[in-house]
Amino acid sequence: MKTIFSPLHSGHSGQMELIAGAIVPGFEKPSRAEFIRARVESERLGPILPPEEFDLSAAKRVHKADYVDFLPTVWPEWEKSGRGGSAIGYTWPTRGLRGDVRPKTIDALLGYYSFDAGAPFVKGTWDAIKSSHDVALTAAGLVKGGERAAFALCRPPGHHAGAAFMGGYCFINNAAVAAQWFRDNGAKKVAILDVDYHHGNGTQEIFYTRPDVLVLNLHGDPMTEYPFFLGHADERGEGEGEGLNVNYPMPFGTAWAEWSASLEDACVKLAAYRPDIVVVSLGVDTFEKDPISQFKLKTEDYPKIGRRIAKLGLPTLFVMEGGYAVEEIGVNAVGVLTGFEQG
Ligand code: SP5
Ligand code: ZN
Repeated sequence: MKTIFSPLHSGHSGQMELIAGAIVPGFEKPSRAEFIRARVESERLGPILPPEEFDLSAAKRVHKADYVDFLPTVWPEWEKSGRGGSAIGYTWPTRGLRGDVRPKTIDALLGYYSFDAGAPFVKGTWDAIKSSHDVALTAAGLVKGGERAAFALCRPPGHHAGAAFMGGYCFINNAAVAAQWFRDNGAKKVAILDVDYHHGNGTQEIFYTRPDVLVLNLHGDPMTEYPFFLGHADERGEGEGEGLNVNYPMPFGTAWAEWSASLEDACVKLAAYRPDIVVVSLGVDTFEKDPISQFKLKTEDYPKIGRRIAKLGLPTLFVMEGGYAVEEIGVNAVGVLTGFEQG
């Protein structure tokens, strides 16, 4: 299959992150995408192509327009106020505060448009966000054009980004934008299968009341794992979307036997929905050696994920999400894709 990749991701570099009480270099770093790209090459998965440029109209179909328009202003505003480092908010409108009044300064706006401090901006961040969005839509175009599958090697990732907020290394929800783009370009129904270790809270929020997009999420139980405040099994969609959001929270230590049982159930539900397209939010932070995660999948398990998805027999867009065991994420992510191609 073809891979879409942009070198502009690398300008989103040198971010800081607060983990366990310490400011540390960000785990979501450029070498992640480079290891994956290198593995796509060495495994001869197929050609690696640059993205085409898209305007932001598709993004504004799933995100609030004011949020999307805010993103390119962040770094210029941050610099104007004399700061360096990483632009991160530090005050969020949680329960009991006014989330309905848009404030005016950059610090306030960063809080207003975030749910955590996990989506820092540096100078090259907007160009990376935009390129990641273009990568997803370009790969979506290949699938719409008749390819069985395509790989959007997105960085930064997207699935924590909601209609009007960033967080968890995510800014624009690439998988959600692609799913909506498929809907707007002829697909009647789309299914999103999110296998990242963390719950895709942004994707769930965006499609929660929608009958035309099924969202299935396999992840660490939010009672004990980030993002903590969404991703429980009783969140089943609302209104016309009732029953079309399915969560599989799993405990720390989950290995292939239990994880694959959730995948199997999700694939059965997915097939019953009869979508025209599958969008896979492909995180490989389920890996046993991932530095910030607690599942126990092994390298040999990733091709099995791809084979199971291939058995659905549907046009499939793979969108890269998380995975932080830098040495191995290329092997594991491309393992899913080669497993798919053999399946
Ligand atoms: C796209 C994606 O995978 N985003 C993940 C964001 C996770 N941010 C919170 C990280 C908290 C890690 N705590 C781990 C403790 C390690 N000892
Ligand atoms: Zn993740």
